[in-house]
Amino acid sequence: MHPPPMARPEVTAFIALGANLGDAAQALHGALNALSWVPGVRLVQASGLYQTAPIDSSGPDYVNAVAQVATTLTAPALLDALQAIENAAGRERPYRNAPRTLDLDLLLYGDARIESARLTVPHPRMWERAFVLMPLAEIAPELVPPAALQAVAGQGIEPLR
Ligand code: PH2
Ligand code: MG
Ligand code: MG
Repeated sequence: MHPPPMARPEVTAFIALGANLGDAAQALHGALNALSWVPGVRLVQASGLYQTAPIDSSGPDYVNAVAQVATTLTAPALLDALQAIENAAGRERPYRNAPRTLDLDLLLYGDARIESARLTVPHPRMWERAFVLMPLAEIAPELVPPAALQAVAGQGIEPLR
């Protein structure tokens, strides 16, 4: 007989959501729903949606948001789940920062620092981007010092509707 597998403790993770092709708001709602159904992922809260100007990217304005999850998945397994949801939303990758139907980026995984070929956590560019920091500050203000928000204050972003 095998002993039951050891339960992994839940880790708090933050995920950035973005889209700028098709019905981007619908894509983000669908992604939040899909996330909540991933075994080992519990959706804790999500920010509102924001309309944002493309940064180092082209095409229409983006819709962005940030979600907080509690997960028993490892970071690579969580990344697999995020990529499966992107692919199901028709994500294509013709070139770096191409317009996209759905982008799900792992921002923070507990207090882990990860540098692998697939994954860098904390997300290396998160502190340069208002489209990440404003929704993150909405749901986890303790993680975003005022000076960090000040540093991205010039970027185009407004709450959707
Ligand atoms: N994502 C990028 C590049 N530029 N700009 C905005 N406004 N929103 C994004 O989600 C975004 C971007 C690469 O993932
Ligand atoms: Mg991204
Ligand atoms: Mg991405």
